[in-house]
This record gives sequence, C-alpha cells and structure tokens, in this order.
Amino acid sequence: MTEARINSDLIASLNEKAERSHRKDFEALHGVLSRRGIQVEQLISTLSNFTVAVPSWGFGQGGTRFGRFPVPGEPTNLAEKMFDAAVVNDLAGLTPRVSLHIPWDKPEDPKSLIRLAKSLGLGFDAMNSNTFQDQPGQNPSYKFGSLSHTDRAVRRHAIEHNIECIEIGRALGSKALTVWLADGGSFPGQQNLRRALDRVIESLQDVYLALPSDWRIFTEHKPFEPAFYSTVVQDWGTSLMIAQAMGKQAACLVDLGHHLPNTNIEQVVARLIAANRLGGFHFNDSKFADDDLSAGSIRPYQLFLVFNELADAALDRRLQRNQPKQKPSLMIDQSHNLKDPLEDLMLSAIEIHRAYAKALLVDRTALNEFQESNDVVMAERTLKIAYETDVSPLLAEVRRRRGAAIDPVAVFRRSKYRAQKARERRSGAGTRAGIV
Ligand SMILES: [Mn+2]
Repeated sequence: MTEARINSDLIASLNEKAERSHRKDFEALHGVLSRRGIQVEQLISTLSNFTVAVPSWGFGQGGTRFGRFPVPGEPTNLAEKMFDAAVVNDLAGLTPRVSLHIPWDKPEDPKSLIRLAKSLGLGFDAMNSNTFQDQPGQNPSYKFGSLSHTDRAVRRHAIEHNIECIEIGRALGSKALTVWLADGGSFPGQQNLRRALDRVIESLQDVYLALPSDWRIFTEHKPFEPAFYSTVVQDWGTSLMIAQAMGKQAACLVDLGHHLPNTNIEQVVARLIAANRLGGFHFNDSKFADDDLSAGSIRPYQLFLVFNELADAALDRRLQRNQPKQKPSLMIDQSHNLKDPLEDLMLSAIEIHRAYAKALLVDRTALNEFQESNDVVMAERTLKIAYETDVSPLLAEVRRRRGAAIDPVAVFRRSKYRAQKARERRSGAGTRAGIV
C-alpha cells in the first residue's frame, strides 16, 4: 500500500503561481478592513487558531435510502480514512481532528492508530456512539429503542456500548462523547411520552457515571427520522433537560440539519449559551429537512448568524465571569451524495471558517448602541456590512501562512490523488457512510 500524502512541494509551487493575484486581493481587503478600524494582523491570528473536526464517516460517498453511488478510490478502512483526513487538513489547514463513529470505525489497535494519526498531524475529536442500528448478530435488538427501551436488558446493552465508546476514546486522547439517540415512536400511543424520556435520562445518568472528569458528554436533538411521530430527544428543550439531569459535564449539541423548517437556530444557540449548556455543533445545511447538504450551501446567512452569537458571547464580560470557559466543539457532519467527499470537506471547512471570519468583522460596539436605541435599520445594517464583506483573500492568507493551499481544490485536482487511490484501493468495496 503506497499511501503518499499530497506533496508539500506541489502545494508550495501552486501557491507561488497564485501568489501575485492573491496578494493584490489581500491588500485591497486589508485596506477596506483597516479603514473600518479593524486590526488585520490580530484578526489573522484569531482566524489561525480556528479548527473544525471531520467525521470518520464523511470520507466515502454518502447516499440516500434510494441508493448510493460510490466514488472510485474511496477509503475501505480506518487507516485509509486517516490518510484522506490528512489530505483535507494539509490542503485546507482547518481540520486537524477526526471524530470516530463506533462501531463503524472501531480501531483494532488504538496504539497503532495513534501512531498513524501523529505521523499525519492528526488527533481525535468527540467519540460517537451508535445505538440506532443492530450490529450483525446483535441480541438484544434496538428495533424498539435503545436507551429508552422498555426492556432493561436492551437499555443495559446501549449503556454498555456508550461506556465502551468512552473507553476507546480515552485510549485515543478524545475528550467527549456525542450521543445521538434515534429512539422514539412512529405512531401515537406506541410509547408513553413521559416514561420514554424518564428511561433515557436514567440510562444517560448511568453513562455519565463512567465519564472521566475531564470529559464532556453531548446529546444531539432531532425532530424526526427515523422515528416519525415522537422522537424522544426531539428538540433543544429536551436536550437541555437531559443535560441538566446528567450534570455539569453534559451539554447540548446543535446539528444544523436537525431542526424543523425555518427554526431560528441562532436563537436556539443563544438560549443554550445562556443556560451554559452549548456543547457544540454538527455543521451541514438543509433545504427541506435533514438533507445533510454542504455547510453554507443553502443558508450561508444563517451560518453567519450562528457564529455571530458565538462571537458576541465570547466578548460578553458578564457571561465570561459567570461561566467557565468551555469552547464549543465544532464538527462537520454532512453527506457527500454527489460531490467528491474530500473536495466537499475542504470547501465546507472553508465555508465555516468564512462564517466565523465575517462574525468577527461585526462592529459590536455599534451594534450594541443601535440595539439599545432601537435603531432597527442601522442594527441590521451593521450585521449586513460584516456579512457582505468578501473575506476570501483573508481566509486564503491564513491558509498560505500555515503552508496550506491558497486554492485547495485546484491542488487536489492537480495532484491526481483521487485517480491514484482509485488504482490502489479495492474498487467498489465501498464504505459505511452513515449520517447522524
Ligand atoms: Mn449530527
């Protein structure tokens, strides 16, 4: 197996070619931002510290329940996924951590996986448990639920699985467990709505007991699918109740696709910050439901407004005094149905970086004054001025200084990495490409 990463000389030589026009664009933007009183070097240093995790299940072509059309050369095992993750991180410079899904990507030997990750400049983010499908030969079954199941033996099985995920994560240096619970009813009367939640809380309290003191546990809400009538953790309110029932290390994870149409997600974020229970995000985008489209592809303004809440909270002194500083955990969670997964991951990471950069451009003093004086037009305009600024040259400059690519997709295509992998990897073997 020749698993060469993309040659850093290729990145450097293509950066050199792009440098002249990049410099012109960057200098123009520098001028615009300086006139607004923004310290550009300080901004670049803040943006250089930004990272977002990638999911181990995001390197293969996704699919729908109608079918899946694998891309040639997609990874067939965890090691190959790590190589692909390194390509995404080397070219876009934003994704140094991989979030593992157990059992899809259960490491056979955690020590050798750590060695491989280190050699690729990667680490591990939150662990993801899976109690939404039965593994081959599994008994008891999750057909009627896992942590909420009426049968204690099934609940125990699901609790043990979550504890196993913590143990694997400990060996890898992970610091969080994300629990997405598919449990729920598809027909009225199927479940006792209150008792189902009681059982989930009791089960998660058992998982919480196994949580190391420097770990966090996140619950991810979702209104429907696979349960079509009454998902147990259906919204952020229930997720918050669960986090509060577990303890201080528990928080809520916001998957952008897990909301009913037109939900004001940035307001959900603001509420979770107020409750000091914002655990983090799964980034993706959606048009109709949980379509898991690329981050920023449908509602880029919403993505900006989410980051606007984070940027606002980061500068709120009263909030910072009262709340321990826990940075939200950021991760991409989307399905690459049609695009090359590696290109889509790079571009999505850049879209998330873009939303963050624009949120940092908001003139907070002015916005606050306009809000206090009820100047609706100027308040909205203050946000729009930041949102409408094309920060592309700024993001490219951050990548360039990190030794990543000014144009990651151009380098990826020139490298012929995909074609090389199509020759090396067992064609058509496919990969588990789940969406959670
Ligand atoms: Mn998710």
